[in-house]
Amino acid sequence: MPVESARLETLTALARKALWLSSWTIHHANHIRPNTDGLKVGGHQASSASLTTIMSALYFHVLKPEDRVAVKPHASPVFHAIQYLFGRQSREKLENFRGFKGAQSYPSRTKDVDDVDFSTGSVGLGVAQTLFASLVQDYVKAHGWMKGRREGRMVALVGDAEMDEGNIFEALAEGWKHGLRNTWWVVDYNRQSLDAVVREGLWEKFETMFRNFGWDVVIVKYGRLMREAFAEAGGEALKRWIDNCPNALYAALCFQGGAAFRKHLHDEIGDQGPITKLIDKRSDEELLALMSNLGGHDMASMLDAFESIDHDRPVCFIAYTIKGVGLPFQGHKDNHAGLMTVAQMEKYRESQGIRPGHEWDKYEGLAQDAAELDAFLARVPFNQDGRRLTAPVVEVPSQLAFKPSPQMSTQQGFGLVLNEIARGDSELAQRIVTTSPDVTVSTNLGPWVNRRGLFARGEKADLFRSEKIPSTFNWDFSPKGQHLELGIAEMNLFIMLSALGLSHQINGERLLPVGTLYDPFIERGLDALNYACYQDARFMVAATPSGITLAPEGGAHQSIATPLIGMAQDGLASFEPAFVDELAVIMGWGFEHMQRDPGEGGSVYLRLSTRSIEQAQRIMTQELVQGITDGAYWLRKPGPNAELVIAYTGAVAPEAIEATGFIGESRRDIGLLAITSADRLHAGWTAARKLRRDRRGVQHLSHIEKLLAPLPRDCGIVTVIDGHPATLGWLGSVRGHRVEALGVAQFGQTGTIADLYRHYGIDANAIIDAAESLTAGAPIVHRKMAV
Ligand SMILES: Cc1ncc(C[n+]2csc(CCOP(=O)(O)OP(=O)(O)O)c2C)c(N)n1
Ligand SMILES: [Mg+2]
Repeated sequence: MPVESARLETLTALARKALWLSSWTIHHANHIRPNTDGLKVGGHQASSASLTTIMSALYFHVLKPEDRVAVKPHASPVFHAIQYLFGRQSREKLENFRGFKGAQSYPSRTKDVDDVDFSTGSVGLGVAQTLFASLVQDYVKAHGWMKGRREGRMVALVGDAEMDEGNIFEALAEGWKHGLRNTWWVVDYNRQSLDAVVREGLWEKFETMFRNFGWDVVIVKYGRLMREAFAEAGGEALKRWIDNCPNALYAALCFQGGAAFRKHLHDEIGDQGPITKLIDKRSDEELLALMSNLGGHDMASMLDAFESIDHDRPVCFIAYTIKGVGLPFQGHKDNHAGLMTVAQMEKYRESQGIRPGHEWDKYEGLAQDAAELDAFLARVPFNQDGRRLTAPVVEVPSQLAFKPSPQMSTQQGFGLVLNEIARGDSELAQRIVTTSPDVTVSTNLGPWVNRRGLFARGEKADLFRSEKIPSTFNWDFSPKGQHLELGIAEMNLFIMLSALGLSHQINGERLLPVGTLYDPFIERGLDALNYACYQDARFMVAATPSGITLAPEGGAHQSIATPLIGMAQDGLASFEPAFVDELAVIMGWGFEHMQRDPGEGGSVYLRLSTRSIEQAQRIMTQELVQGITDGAYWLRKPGPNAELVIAYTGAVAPEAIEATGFIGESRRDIGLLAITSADRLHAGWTAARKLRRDRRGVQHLSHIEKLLAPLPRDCGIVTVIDGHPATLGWLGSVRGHRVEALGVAQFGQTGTIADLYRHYGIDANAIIDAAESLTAGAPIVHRKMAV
């Protein structure tokens, strides 16, 4: 049903106001109270203008409270302006746009105060996030957790050049496999990117692709003025001209204005008859208004397009727009960072009927009655409280069990712990959801999937099972399944984890997502991992196998830098246990950490290995649990006159233990420090120093400071890890001890573990050599002969 005309007028007025406010926000941050060290606020004004009508149609009319939106990063000013009109963004923060504690340059769930559903910034990721969020909503629904809540549409406002990002295509394929629903992508088809005009004909390719993947495609090309003109005599020729006009020329003419359009139209289709008349009965200004009245700038056309959707199939709207529409640099190919001059802004202000000093007044210059606009905005469906939901904490048993064997790898242990959880029917077991990019079996998730099943909206039996063909795995798909199968794309894994890990806030139902992948391929999905952490999604990622310990697989599969990624990635607590009992403690801690409040909790990264090593036989005391989760504990306490400490992480534990045995015969009081999390240790140390600096007199010591405190000043430390040596090299700075940091800094290769540990210098001999170089005294005689 068409929207009644008064409402249409109000919506159009609000869109005009949103454009003004977004422009004024940028102008203010540049000219009135510059807050960015002279760095001009670019990349916003033109991009925002492009989407203003579309976003106004959505936010002020179409969207329902249950819908969730990812806004094109550079449309943040118009997003904040709309939120300001809703009363959810403050003038103070707008005045301080891009400044410290001001409204964020790109919409941020965690840093903005207004109602951001999904953060954006790195183009392409927010788009895919909506797709996965919809799959997660389906998951929640199929598990019977909607509890009467209505299904939301997951909406992405997409820049046309954003479509170049490969992760969008990866997501499209995944969405198709899972029967994607309730997803709307609205493409701001302004045919401009940052540097360039978008390649001619590209969109026809995309359109076919969307349709191939089962999407509806709705093209909104012409606005009302255009459609009316097409109905006039000569209108058809005008339409043909518009349809055939190259992107670059159309953009250039929009920039040049009505006179330039007139000249081109006359030269190319002028007929001294109806067409010429159609053109000439309009002033330059009217002609420009007509020619820039593309669908994406016409409220009625956008509303019609959105309201015409009466199904839950995914829809891609391609809305024709002009970058910078309505502003002096509209259509100019360099306008991405375009700013208006003070004089241009003055002119724009006057044209909007805004008095000096009243620039922030919500309704200044609008014909509508203020009280009515207040009432209108208060009634807007999307502008209701309670859109961000919460969910209670799922209880985690104090100790996670597993079936031990004397020799095990941490990867195996990971499978065993999950298998044990899967056997029961605890709340924890119900809320865990696993996912993996085609490495489910090879990362030991198989037993979990056997017990909990694969997720699909419809039932599908495992054919091998129904045909009675023996297989280790029986993988039925059902709506109750708890494993989401993904194709190989690691980007998809992390965006899926990002979507699953926000379920408590998006769906009001907590999920405890666990993803697995091979450790080196973290780097393939790194931006998506960073994105997930940035918006405070909560998940556990088990990355396995890792390092050169993966010996025969060779250098292409052996990770080196990932421990440093684990340390440097905010929002991600990283662990690399050596023994399975440590891993069980860390996983229990992790499931709790994933549920802590913002600012306290976060996600968890487990760097695991396939190397089977002799397990420590011991009682898990409270002290040990504390050490493991804080990041380190003494496997062998140093004596009072310790000359040397060996500090190791992960799969090289046997080498560290062996070397300790040899060295212990000729060096006094040697200590062996098991480091389960260089990340947590380092973070604790950094935080403690900051606290002491900030509050003089505070005595707080971090865990690593306490551990190293008893060591004599001249004690040496040898660190060893199957990963970059910088991971542990900092230990010497804690109390000024000398350090030899062993690790892997060059690409790996094929070989046996012994070959590679020897070659890269992380075997027992290398540890002994390093120990010798750090300590005085006789050569270490019990040195193991190289094999
Ligand atoms: C991953 C990533 N690469 C590069 C950028 C820098 N960047 C921001 S916007 C943009 C061009 C966007 O063009 P388009 O999507 O068409 O949006 P428009 O400005 O035309 O609305 C680029 C290259 C980014 N934000 N993220
Ligand atoms: Mg563009």
